[in-house]
Amino acid sequence: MEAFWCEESTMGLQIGGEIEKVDGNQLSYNEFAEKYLAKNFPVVLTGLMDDWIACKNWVTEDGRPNLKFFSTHFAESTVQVADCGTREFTDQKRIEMTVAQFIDQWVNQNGAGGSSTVGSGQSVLYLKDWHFVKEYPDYVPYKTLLFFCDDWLNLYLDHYRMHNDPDTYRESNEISCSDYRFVYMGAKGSWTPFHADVFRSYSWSANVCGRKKWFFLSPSQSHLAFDRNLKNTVYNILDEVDEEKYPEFKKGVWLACTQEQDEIIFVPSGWYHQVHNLEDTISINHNWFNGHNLSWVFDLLLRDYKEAQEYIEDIRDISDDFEGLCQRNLAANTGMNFVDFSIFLLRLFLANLTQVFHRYTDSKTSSVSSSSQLTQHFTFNLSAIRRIVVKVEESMDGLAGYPGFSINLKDTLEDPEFLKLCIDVGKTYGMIHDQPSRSSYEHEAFIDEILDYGSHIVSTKVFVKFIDFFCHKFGLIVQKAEF
Ligand SMILES: O=C(O)CCC(=O)C(=O)O
Repeated sequence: MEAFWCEESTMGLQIGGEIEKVDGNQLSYNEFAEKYLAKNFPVVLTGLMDDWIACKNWVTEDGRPNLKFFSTHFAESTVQVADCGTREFTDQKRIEMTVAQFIDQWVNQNGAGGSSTVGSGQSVLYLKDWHFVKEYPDYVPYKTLLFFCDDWLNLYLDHYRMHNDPDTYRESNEISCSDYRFVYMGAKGSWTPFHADVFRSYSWSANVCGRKKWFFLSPSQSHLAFDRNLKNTVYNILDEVDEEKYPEFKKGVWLACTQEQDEIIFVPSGWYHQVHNLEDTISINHNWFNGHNLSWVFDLLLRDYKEAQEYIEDIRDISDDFEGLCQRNLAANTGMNFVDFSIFLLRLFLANLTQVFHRYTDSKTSSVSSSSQLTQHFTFNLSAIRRIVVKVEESMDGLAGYPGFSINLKDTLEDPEFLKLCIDVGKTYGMIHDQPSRSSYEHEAFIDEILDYGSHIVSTKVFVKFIDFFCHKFGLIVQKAEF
């Protein structure tokens, strides 16, 4: 069913308010972190895209998507295109095509250069999840705002894959799981069904051209949009919603937002949302997580793990490797499993610790200066990682003995990608807190320090002890409880 939204129609949704708009130039990083990241609350930031090349190259003088620019420079790219009129399971049907084909269809639909008018029953195509930055690393159409730089997901994926099991590894995944930095392009009337984001990450979405209408349901209300079994949500909130199937849907109180050109919306973790392009629109969108929303990622993984387990419960007794099968299915459905997640946490922990180690050795005192914002941020990160590793320990029986989770520290630390990750982590937090980042790393000394402690991390229990040992050593007070 086509979901064409027009300004007047909210299909009886109770709109409780609009998302606040804030001039991004009047906001410091710490204010943003405190008010929106930590409180997990949406906001629209204005005034921050003036110097983006995308805003010049991708938009015509009369403010429309510069389709010619795309077909001249990026025609060969193969992209995923959603057919907004056709539902497939919980999403729209996806078709693979080249950018040239997509633009041809868009132009044909528009007629002679005008804005799209989508007739009833006509399917609108929507180019989604285009890994533009990965594909064109030398063309830099925008700079990720400082507010969104504390991004463990993309920092990590610039150096490692999230999931490495050869059984579920597919060559075709090469680009599709390479990062979470996307371009979206769609004609007026294209839309995204009701959902919460991958890994329950945060997202930000910047309108280079066009306008979008957003509808949000807060996490405290998201159960209202689920069916009686709490398994599936409503697909299209602007359609007639079956009261039998979704008995509580009408009780929801929504936040709405009309996002204009050159505005950036911050979408917090676990907020379900539906999005409609009110005009021909191009947007840039990243998904990310960090110490503030890591627990959302863990909670989703645990929920999906339980579901994977339940699904094959009847073969538990006849399976030689039931746990292995659950973790493989979890990775196939969710994009990572608990082993991947724990390896991710360990590498991130070590990369943060490198920064602390160098500050510690530089300061030549018994403890690093805990008053500096940088050190506070690293301490915050290490605390968040510790808290989640403890949760994995409690719910996964420590992953002890699970094949794939015996991490050789020497191999991990000597991997050239690890040093690159450390450098990127140093640059990122240096930028966020306006501190110069190091130009050299005493990496050998760091490796010796770690290997003095031990050679392998064989369980999350060992991982927690390892965290405690080094935080104590470098004088960091990790917060063990909820913050
Ligand atoms: O712009 C869209 O169509 C969807 C974007 C979205 O869902 C997000 O940024 O989380």
